[in-house]
Amino acid sequence: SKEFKLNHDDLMCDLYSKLKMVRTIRKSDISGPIRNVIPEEEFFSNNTYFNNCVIVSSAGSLYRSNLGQFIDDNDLVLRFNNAPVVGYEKDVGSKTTIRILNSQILSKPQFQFLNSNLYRNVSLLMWDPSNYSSTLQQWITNPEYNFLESYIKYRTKYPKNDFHILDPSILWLLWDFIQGHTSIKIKQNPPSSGFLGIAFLLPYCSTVNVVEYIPTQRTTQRCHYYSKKSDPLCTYGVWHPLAAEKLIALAMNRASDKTIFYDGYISIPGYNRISC
Ligand code: NCC
Repeated sequence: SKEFKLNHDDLMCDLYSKLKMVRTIRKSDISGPIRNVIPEEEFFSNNTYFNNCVIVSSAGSLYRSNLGQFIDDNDLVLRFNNAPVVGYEKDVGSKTTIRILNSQILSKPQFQFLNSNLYRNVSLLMWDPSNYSSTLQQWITNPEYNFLESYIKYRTKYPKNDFHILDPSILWLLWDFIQGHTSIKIKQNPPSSGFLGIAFLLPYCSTVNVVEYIPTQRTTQRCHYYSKKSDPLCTYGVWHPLAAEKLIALAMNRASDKTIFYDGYISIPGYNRISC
């Protein structure tokens, strides 16, 4: 039989050795007005643990997938950006525990970040790309999208709502991991919110399921389940190294081909279930 360069456990253990948990910004990391509104607590308090977690990609192939019940049966449900739930429950479920947002959601008026119900009463984690070698302070004074004003306003208006900011060096750590396991040179842009979600949940879940992230039998040109826009690059990547990160996620999966390509999800064992 063919020898693979790295087996499933080695791959998982390599990620674990590089990144035990995804780090978020702490007050002591930065100065300026934002410092006062950074939450005191870590994203997950000590001993927080979930059995089955699910990451709901926003892929067009979720449309008419009937995966809603499967999604809601998980103990934690992670969604992205402005992906809606209302009106799409049959396909995407109705529960939301966490939303990962890119900084465009906070900085572009079209998303109505401070007023939309999508961003209330769920835990939030936002990321914004830094340059590969910039320090935290350099990045926060000149982020890719100006999210600071919205972040401060939101934290002041809803101080009880959990809302953390990713330490952007994590994006490059994940990028190094993906490039390190890819035999061709990939674009030097951070992985998508989808791959970040996987790395974020692995320490806290026994199983991380990811729906319609690896293209399935339902895949069409449709970009998102919630819009008719057609663009295959949403699935295979243009700015993010999507194709490369998806191959790595597929290598981390333990579900059968039927589950992946017909049922529509991969299952990755959490760090508590691998022995390194
Ligand atoms: O589209 P987006 O991603 O919000 O999707 C969230 C995650 O779902 C997975 N996905 C999505 C569509 C698809 N056909 N296949 C998929 O696998 C990906 O893992 C993706 O990360 C992002 O990653 O934050 C992204 O955000 C959008 C956009 O900013 C937001 O939707 C807000 O409108 C980006 N698009 C643009 O900037 C034009 C996208 O590149 C990445």
